[in-house]
Amino acid sequence: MRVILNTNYASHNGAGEVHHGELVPCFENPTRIDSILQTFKAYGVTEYQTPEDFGLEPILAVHDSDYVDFLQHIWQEWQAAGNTVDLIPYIWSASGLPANHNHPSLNARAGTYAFSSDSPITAGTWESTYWAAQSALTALQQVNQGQRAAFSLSRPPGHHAHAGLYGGYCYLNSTAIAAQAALTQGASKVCVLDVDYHHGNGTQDIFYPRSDVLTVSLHGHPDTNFPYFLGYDTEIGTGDGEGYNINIPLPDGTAFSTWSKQLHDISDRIHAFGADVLIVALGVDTFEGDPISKFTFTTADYLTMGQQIAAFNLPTVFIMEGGYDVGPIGENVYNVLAGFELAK
Ligand code: Q9C
Ligand code: ZN
Repeated sequence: MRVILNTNYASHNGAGEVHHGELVPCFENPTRIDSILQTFKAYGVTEYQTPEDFGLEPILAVHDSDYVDFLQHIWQEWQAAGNTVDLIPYIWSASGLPANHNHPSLNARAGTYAFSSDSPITAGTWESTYWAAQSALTALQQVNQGQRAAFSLSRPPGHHAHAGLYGGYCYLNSTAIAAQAALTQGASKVCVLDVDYHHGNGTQDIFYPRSDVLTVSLHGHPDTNFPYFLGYDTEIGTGDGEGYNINIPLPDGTAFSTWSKQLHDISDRIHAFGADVLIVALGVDTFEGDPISKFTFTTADYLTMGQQIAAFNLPTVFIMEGGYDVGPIGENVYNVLAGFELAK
């Protein structure tokens, strides 16, 4: 399988986040990809494609232009104002405070575009997230050119980012950008299958009123898991999009067998939708050792997951999302891709 590597994966490098009231190093950090590269090398994967630059247009087909402008320029402004450390919002315009996307205070502006405090803006955030999106678009290009599948190996992840909001370690939504680009480039229907531990709230929200993208997410139940406010199974889409969003929230402690059965139970609906392309938001934070998640998948389970995804029998773009147990992350990701290829 072609693997596209976001060569700017390490530029975004946050110093820390608050976890259960304690300041800890960012879970989402460059060592995740370092580790995957090391493991892939041991498995004989040594060839990586460099992302092509498709520019801002496919990004602006998904995200608000003021938001993209904010992401692109905020660090320079933050730095020009004399700051040397990461920008982490601490005041939000939610809950009735008046939103102001042009607020003169950068703290207030960040708190207008962010929905959570876990996603620092750093010197290289724009570079990393821009090239993560381009990497996803390059993986799509490979599939459009006839590859059965391609994998975008990148960070930061994207599936929590809305059209105009960042959070959950996500800035630009590469998965949504690739899904929209597939349509722009001629597909009539796209299915996004989000297997990350967390609900893909950004992707859901972006395509919520639309019937040309079927968004499916299996995830930790929002009663007890990030992003808490979205991810319930009552969220089915709106207007034309009604019936084109499927949420499968699962309790803490869920094992792969249950997850797999749940995916099997809705596979008829995915087949009936008739997608031209499948985009997989590939997080492996469902792993039993993940430090921020509560499912119990084993490394071997990911082979089965890959086989199950292959059974949809669609051209498939895999896009790296979460996964924070840095030691085994590469094996888990490799197994999904290997399972997929074995099944062909
Ligand atoms: N320390 C992805 O897996 N949790 N994002 C913050 C506070 C946010 C995970 C908890 C989890 C987001 C792409
Ligand atoms: Zn996740």
